[in-house]
Amino acid sequence: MTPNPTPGITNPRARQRALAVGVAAEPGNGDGLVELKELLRTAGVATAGELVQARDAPDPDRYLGRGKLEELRDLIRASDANLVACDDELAPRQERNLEQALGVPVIDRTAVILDIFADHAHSAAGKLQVELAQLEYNLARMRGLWTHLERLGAGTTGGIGTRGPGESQIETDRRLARDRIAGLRRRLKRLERNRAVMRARRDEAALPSAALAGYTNAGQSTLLNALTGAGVGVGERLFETLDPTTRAYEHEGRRFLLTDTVGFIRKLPHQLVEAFKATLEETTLADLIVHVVDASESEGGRGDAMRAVDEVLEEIDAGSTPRVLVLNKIDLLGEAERRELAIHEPEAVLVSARTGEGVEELRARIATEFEATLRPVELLFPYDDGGRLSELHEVAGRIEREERSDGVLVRARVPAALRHRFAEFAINRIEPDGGDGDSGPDRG
Ligand SMILES: Nc1nc2c(ncn2[C@@H]2O[C@H](COP(=O)(O)OP(=O)(O)OP(=O)(O)O)[C@@H](O)[C@H]2O)c(=O)[nH]1
Ligand SMILES: [Mg+2]
Repeated sequence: MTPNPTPGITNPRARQRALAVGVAAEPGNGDGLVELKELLRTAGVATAGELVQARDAPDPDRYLGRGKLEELRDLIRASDANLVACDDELAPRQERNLEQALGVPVIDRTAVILDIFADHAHSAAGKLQVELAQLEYNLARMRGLWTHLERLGAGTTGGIGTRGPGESQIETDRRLARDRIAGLRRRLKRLERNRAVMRARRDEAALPSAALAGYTNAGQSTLLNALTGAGVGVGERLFETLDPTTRAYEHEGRRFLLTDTVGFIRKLPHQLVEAFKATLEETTLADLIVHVVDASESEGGRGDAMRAVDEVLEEIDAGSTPRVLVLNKIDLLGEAERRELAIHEPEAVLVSARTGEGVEELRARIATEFEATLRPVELLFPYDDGGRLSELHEVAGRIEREERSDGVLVRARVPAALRHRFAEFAINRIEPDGGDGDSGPDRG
């Protein structure tokens, strides 16, 4: 068992001092280990030093080359580190060999991210999803279940890098883990069904729906708050948001739904993408994706972040959903930088979720993107059908109306998928979806 945490230290992991280690083809290019250090900080681990080896790919057996390993051993001693954190996901063999050579626990990027997710998960679904990802990760490296069970218990975790019980225990643990994984999957399925029911109800309302997507910390939650007046948690830390939140807002008489969900990151552990599929479904099913980018980042960092988001969107099959690119945090930029950005990304909307600058333009832009998918209809509502007319109002926003002796003649634009709902009021016959609504004179 791990020793009890030192009295007075509420987060036992704060005692962990990590050496951040990475492999890069061209070290000195790009941001190096900035992100890993930020992840460690979010996980409550101090960074005692760092080391980057220049090589095209990590060594398949030891992650680093032999010479670099020597150097690392000296550095551990000199900096008094008690943990090594690697910037890539390690193969179990790499991890074992490194630990043997260095004499301190070695963790990888995936373990750090899983730890943060475990800390930040609040909802029932979020917790189940993280636990599933953790179990699969641990199972793959024959690690004991024990670390994770302890986390569920008294809350005194040994911290990341804590090893499980001896090899003899491992087989039992693997069986337990598999049973538990099956149980978690079942419970997640049930939650998914509930969510599907809720979504069906929402689809009934047929409001246009947009989903925010972006690199973690780009400001998605702040933007959701700015657009909708919601009070969603915002934080300096990475992965502040894990659970999807959907809010409605109104623009020129039409209501829109906007969803904020988990942020993405470079090399997002595939176990997490897998486990969070249900959560990410909100993004997959949206009519429009609002891709939020931190404009205050360097051009290189921005490019990396955008590519990482594109990759995850591809992976969850949202690659072909229409997108709006939003460059956020422009309050941190000068006039010249803004102009340059606007030239560089002519399609993007520049906003500051913090000051509200550009937020109204973004609302208008989102509305315009939806407009493009609308179809014109001409309908006649008898005077005693006011209920249906207001229903049309909800889905169509602005409508043109003309009072006639036989009812209200209305011209409006509605989502293609909804035209059938008002078919009975159509003056011109409404074609099934696919046709463009114009019926010939010889029909009807
Ligand atoms: N200066 C400035 N800071 C911003 C702006 N928008 C967000 N921030 C800050 O950026 C940090 C991250 O914001 P969040 O809204 O939590 O970012 P997120 O994308 O939801 O991040 P996660 O949920 O953690 O993945 C917070 O400290 C915000 O206050 C902005 O327009 N300008
Ligand atoms: Mg957030």
